[in-house]
Amino acid sequence: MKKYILPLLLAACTAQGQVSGTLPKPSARQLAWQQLETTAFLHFTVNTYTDKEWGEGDESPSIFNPTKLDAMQWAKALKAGGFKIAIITAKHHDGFCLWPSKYTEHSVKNSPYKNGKGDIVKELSEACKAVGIKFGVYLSPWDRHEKTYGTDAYNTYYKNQLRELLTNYGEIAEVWFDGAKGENAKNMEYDFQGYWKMVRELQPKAVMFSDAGPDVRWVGNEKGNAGETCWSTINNAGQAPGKADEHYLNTGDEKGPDWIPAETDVSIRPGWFWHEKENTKVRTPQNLVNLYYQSVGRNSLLLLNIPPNREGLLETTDVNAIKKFREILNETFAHNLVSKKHKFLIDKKLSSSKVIDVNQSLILQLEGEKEFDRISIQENIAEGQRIKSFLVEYWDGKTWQKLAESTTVGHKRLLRFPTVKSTQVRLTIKDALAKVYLAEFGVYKASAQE
Ligand code: FUL
Repeated sequence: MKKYILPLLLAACTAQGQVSGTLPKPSARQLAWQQLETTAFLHFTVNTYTDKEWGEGDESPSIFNPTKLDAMQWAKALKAGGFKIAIITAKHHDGFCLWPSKYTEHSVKNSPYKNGKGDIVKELSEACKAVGIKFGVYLSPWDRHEKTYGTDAYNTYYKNQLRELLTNYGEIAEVWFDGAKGENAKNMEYDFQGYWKMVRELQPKAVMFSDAGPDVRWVGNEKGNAGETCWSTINNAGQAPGKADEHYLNTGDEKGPDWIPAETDVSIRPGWFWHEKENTKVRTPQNLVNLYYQSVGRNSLLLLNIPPNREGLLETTDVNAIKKFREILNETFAHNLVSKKHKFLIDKKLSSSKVIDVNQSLILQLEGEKEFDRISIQENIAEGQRIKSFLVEYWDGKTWQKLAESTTVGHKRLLRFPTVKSTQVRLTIKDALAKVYLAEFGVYKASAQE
């Protein structure tokens, strides 16, 4: 083996945080969130019964009647799919509340569901706890039902509802402040600063999503595509709270200075809500795996929506698709072919890293001669995101052959390429903001089912 180690090989050392302190870095809550990788949305409201995507706000609560609702079925399915947070549309744009809010009559309390005694937010929060996943809420700022919308009184209404959600349902991992608003909607200046302050006070561990933070940003599309280049930093100077400079959403901005990583929200079906006609258009497990590579594999999170149907159940097709999705990923990433001697790079601990300089290369020995077609690279982002461009090659017995050349890495970068057979691969950092903290390096042979 040794004869292949070129002079360029870096004498890498174990990193304990001794370089550049000036780069933007994630907060503890952002760091913990990024490591969850796959999270889930559940879109459910009166739209499920009217076959719409955006409700009008004038729907009668009497149409909301999920006769077989089983939050444990949702939670178990999400757990089997490997999703770490379940985020429910507690209130979508139509204003109908899935919990019996004290501040409106437009809720489950006036629906046939459990004769008005139901509380779907509660049922799901308890089911998540029972199966061991986290819980999050989506509370739409745009409200087409509430009469005060368009006046400052609406901010009070919104905060009253937010407080109910933040105080009555245990720990909340993520709060979603959707930026959508119809063209003909009344003018309304949301008190985002006030909303965010309340979340920090009542649920300090929760991350908050809006188009641009404060913790998590939108990826800029709903197709499941993070940028090939994807920085966790953006420059949001001069933007109003909750608003984004759209130019940065998909790719971020290496110059920062704001650490606001991208979340990739996408639905398992064409729509966000369940529609019978879309029962035949559910993404396949392979399609979902592709989304994983395009989101998690590009330094983002995958937030996948799986909408309950009119009975209040997830469809078997959807449940099977997410289960299989996870089985395929587990199979692909079960066995890292990198030799055990690179212990800091295969220990699954992001805090133990190797420090690499720009233009230095690192040769990774494999466990022998192996066939592989996937590579996973991770930076220890606790130290910030640093890699600007890199090259990966494999040794073909005579010379180094290029496998992939690309830009950012961040929390995770996944590379796919046709199968090659080799004893070693070489990573070269072509450009970086500062010394690189390489946390993990994985070489894999994809599941035949991908
Ligand atoms: C959008 C909304 O308008 C959609 O209905 C959905 O909730 C999606 C996640 O966000 O802005």
